[in-house]
Amino acid sequence: MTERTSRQPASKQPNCDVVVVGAGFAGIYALWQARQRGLSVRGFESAPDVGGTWYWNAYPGARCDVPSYNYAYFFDSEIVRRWNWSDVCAYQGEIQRYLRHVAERCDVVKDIAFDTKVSSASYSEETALWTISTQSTETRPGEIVVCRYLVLAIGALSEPKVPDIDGASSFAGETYFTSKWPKDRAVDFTGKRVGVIGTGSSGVQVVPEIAKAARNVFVFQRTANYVIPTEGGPIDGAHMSALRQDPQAVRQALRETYGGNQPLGIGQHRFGELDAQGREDALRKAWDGKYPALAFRDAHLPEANAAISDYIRKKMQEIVADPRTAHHLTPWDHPYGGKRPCRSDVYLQTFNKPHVRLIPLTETPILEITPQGVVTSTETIELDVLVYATGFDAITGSVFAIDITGIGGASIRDAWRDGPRNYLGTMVHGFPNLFLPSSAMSPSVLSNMATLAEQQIDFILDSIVWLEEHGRPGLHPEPGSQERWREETLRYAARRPGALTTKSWYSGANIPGKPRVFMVYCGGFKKYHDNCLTELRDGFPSYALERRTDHKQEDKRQPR
Ligand code: NA7
Repeated sequence: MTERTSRQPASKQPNCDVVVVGAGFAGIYALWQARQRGLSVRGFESAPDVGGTWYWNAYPGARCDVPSYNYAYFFDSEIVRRWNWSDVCAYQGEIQRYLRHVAERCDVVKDIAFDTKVSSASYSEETALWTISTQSTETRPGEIVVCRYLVLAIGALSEPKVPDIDGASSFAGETYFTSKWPKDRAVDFTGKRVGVIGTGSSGVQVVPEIAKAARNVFVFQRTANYVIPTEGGPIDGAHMSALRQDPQAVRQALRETYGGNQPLGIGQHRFGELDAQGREDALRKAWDGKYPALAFRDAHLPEANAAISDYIRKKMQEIVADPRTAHHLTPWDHPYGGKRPCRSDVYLQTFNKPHVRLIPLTETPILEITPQGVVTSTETIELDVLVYATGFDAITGSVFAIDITGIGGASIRDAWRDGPRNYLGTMVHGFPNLFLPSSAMSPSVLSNMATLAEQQIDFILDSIVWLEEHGRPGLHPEPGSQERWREETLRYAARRPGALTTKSWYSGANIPGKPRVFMVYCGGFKKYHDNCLTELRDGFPSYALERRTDHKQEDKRQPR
């Protein structure tokens, strides 16, 4: 633990206590929580409405891949009791309506400046304040806001990957991105020749919808993904009634699980305890239960994971009629979980339709895009519409999109040049009072992001209240704490089959030139939560505390 001294000139006063950037799950809750704690707030959101990633990813078929009754807020039992999900896995429009409903109920909409992009954030050691600048537009000048605490609830998947294919801008037909789908009109694919580039979750969800109307669909696949069934369908009324009886108990129970999702009671046995028939039965039960990765209690072991991967490959091939297409749609090159698995009950089936064709880019790579369409190594495919489902500059992209400078004017882009470094996935050394929910080295995309949003915002606001109560102007982690956390994150990643060997956006491999670092904490939600609680309970022993000259305070914390 170190102490730094900051002077506090009376001239520079903050405009508010907390600025929250982003109005998705984390941002909405952060605004509400901050106001509950008696803090003044301002919110900024680049979209015209709340929703975050659920605002932008409005492509047909976009839906949640964990049960919506878990992928939801629990802080307010009345929300749980009143909101009726129409499907176990709700679609984008319903999730966005839900977030709007919560934002209105919490009365935070009035706090948010919409259509407003934050362009920079700089910390002053003199004042221990953050200065936020928003981008000016044709109709509105940029704004400058000074605050004490900055919460960047900007999401892990919000900075779309820029197309890196020669000639992409020359295409003469209609072009769409799943990550920025038009909101003002329905895109009409009727009778059109449509190309879809990318077969991650977005591609897998959008292709069957496009195929309903298009004349031809060409699916350009670079890497085959595991595709498992969804949990979608009608909600079990008895389950919902039980959940509504005690939402706070469910909230607590979710935090006790590995992924912030519900315990399912499958995977009772270890792989080594079962004979061949027992393994087959366990795999079938887990597949039928829609969680094939939970077939065994020790599913993370390489031999168990290999059995799970083989089982899913077999099931996928059973669905696709044409053996060559089935072969190409099967992920042979990485173990299950190495990349984010996709969920769909209709994607693989879509390739049995005569007007849908898979173009495996491993065999016939794209050479360029021309005004007419896509040129591969063997043919020119003429298109009327091109849909990019090419993903995101995940986790760090949204952070780098803002020019963030901390102590001594140091830029976060420099601090993270070799990959992100932080402590407990939320705070960065040298950037006091900057909080980054859903960011690197947290359970983020390997957990239920709604559960995580509530947990992290609770931790962040508890930290802020602690600072207020102890009269401390600032907090940021010690460099050693960051290193420890990074090592722990990588140690857990090494145990996860394929995590360190598969090319995935989890480790930045989808963006040319991005440092290859596994960016998700996979020690489990409960362990993560326990770490946060320990810091709070012990008075932040892994952090450096800023100290005011005008306060004669003693640090009563015990050194580590
Ligand atoms: P993903 O999962 O990153 O998928 C992007 C897809 O686009 C993936 O199949 C990529 O192939 C492919 N891609 C990217 N660039 C190219 C180029 N240049 N040529 C061909 N193919 C390309 O993004 P999604 O939007 O589907 O899903 C993101 C998350 O959102 C998802 O996991 C859910 O959590 C919600 P690659 O695999 O890199 O070879």
